[in-house]
Amino acid sequence: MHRGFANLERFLSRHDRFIISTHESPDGDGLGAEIGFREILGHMGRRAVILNSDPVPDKFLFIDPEHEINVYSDSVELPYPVDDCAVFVLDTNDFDNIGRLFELLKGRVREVFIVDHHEGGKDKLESNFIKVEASSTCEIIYSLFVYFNITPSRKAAQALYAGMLFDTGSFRYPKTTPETFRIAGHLVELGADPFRSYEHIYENNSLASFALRAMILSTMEVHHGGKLIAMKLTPEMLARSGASFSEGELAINVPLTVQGVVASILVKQDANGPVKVSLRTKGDYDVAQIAIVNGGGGHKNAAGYKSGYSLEETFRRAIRDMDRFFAD
Ligand SMILES: [Mn+2]
Repeated sequence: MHRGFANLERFLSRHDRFIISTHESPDGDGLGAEIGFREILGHMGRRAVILNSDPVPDKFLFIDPEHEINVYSDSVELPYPVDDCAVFVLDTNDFDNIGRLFELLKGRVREVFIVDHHEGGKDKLESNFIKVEASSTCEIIYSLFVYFNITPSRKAAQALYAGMLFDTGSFRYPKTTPETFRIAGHLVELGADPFRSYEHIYENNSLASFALRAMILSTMEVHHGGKLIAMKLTPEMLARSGASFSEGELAINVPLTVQGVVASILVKQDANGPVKVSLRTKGDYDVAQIAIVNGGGGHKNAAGYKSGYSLEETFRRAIRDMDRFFAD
């Protein structure tokens, strides 16, 4: 039995009112996990409100049919004072990765509990629920339904399925296990719709995002004999295309569809945002370690960090960091 179950039980025994949040620029996994986890707390008669720094991207709106996910703003009203709350942080092991909301909560909330599957939180393994082998945070939330003997509603089943679909890249990334498929199968039995989920998440791109992707791909640099491709996403491209930052971020996966390419870099910057680096690899190239050294985190084959350098300087450095894999 994972120690996270006992950790969670102890945490629940210490607190009564909760805020549930996830990382900034939330994705299907974080959002699905929030919906599922709130249902669990509801079954226990606990009060929990979902509050995120950033809005739900359009393609994930179907995860939240009852509009349970609140977006933080100066006018947002919580049902109870921040000082009375404990916080659940889902799908990131870093409390300050929840975005603007962090400024409101830090130093005020009673305690924080992390439910996550990313690498880089070694010091937090003891007291939270961190399972890096899990395909997704939604997979961990499913295990909590089982542990507490609660059957997910159709709504929760749909949310968890969507999170797993997204975080496994349609059930093909390396952490996809037989257990992942068993869980997905059960969620479909409970009412999750595979076709509709796929259509919402993967066939729902805007025309502007298609134009943005063309711009990003046109920046590509090929290194190490075609094994590494690096690209840029600039604020200027966002303005020119009219597409959103989160739509542009997905371009990171395109190079890996090319035969022989095993590593992809996307250096990106939102309007007025920090320069960020996304790293993707196939096989035995551990980019989580590169991200951790640079102050970030992630998984062996998918990781990222924020940079203090200019976009161009960051681009050069990110390519150089990858040299270790390709000593020719
Ligand atoms: Mn995730």
